[in-house]
Amino acid sequence: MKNIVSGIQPSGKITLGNYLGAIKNIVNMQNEADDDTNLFIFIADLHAITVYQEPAELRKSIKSLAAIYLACGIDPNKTTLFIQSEVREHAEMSYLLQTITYIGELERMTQYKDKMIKQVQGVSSALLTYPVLMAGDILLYNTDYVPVGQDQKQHLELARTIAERFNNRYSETFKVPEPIIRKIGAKIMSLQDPTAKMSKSDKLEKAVIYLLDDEATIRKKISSAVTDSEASVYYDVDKKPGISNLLTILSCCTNKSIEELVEICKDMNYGEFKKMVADELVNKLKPIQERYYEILNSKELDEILTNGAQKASYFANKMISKVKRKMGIGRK
Ligand code: ATP
Ligand code: LTN
Repeated sequence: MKNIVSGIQPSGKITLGNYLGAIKNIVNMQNEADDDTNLFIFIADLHAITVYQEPAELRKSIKSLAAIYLACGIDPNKTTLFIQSEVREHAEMSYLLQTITYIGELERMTQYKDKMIKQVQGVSSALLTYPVLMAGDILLYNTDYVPVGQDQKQHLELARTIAERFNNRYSETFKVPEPIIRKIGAKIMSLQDPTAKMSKSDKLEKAVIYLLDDEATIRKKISSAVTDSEASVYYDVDKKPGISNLLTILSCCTNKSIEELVEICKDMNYGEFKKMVADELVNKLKPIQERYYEILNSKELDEILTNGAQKASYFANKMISKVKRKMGIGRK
């Protein structure tokens, strides 16, 4: 039996980076999975509140992310889709694993360091322990594979360390999970600063393509994307980060390789090239957006999430009981 686990935080509007780096990967794995594979995909609302979220907005984002997962191709008959906070074992497992995680390990995490400097109201202790919650999410389901974008690699390494440490200190309990990171699309860059990651929490709206952006907005954002003054289309991340990022987006939308696309686009001027990127992106996102609006207000969505939480709880509860027993807490 193989288990696959992944989550996304409902901490804002879902971006093209989230889709190409994570969701597309998850959907592909789901569609290729055999009967012996279990997929657990969740909305990481406990992770989102490690920085302040306006409650009414958060509630909306949770439902919206659930509908986005389904619109992108998550099939509830094949995948257990649920909201993290509705499976209590996630918070419980996080505490148990904190007992074997060192503060120094958490202080070294680059995402913590990046997010910490942006805090105006003080840094919550949950922002520091965030990777332990994530390790818990993964280890609860005896996970083999974790499809994520490049930025989560360090958190995955820590989850592996925690699993190995637990196995050594108590006895063999967890599988040691492996990240699955796509070669192309694992790090989509900001359209305004192509040396920085495209991120949900970017304050500059035109730097980010949101999955639900309308056609006119997508075209405007692509046409104002930062490039360079060379006027020649080829792939070189160091010399041409903007054009390379657009080539990556084009490759992910068309399923053509970068080499093939460079051959097709090499004589285009930047205006023509950007138009092609925008056309393909609109083609890719339109059907997803149509499905999204159908699903969002359907009764089915609630049923899927209720069933998902029930099924996930069953597995999570078994693992928590085992972990507590091994640690010697409780009565048996
Ligand atoms: P935030 O800005 O709130 O930290 P985020 O946009 O980084 O959010 P997450 O919820 O942290 O999004 O990430 C969800 C998934 O999307 C993760 O697997 C992450 O690796 C992936 N991901 C996020 N941004 C990108 C990106 N620019 N390119 C590729 N994958 C990405
Ligand atoms: N921290 C991740 C989201 C996340 C996750 C997980 C991903 C929370 N728990 C478990 C994979 C497996 C992020 O992308 N920011």
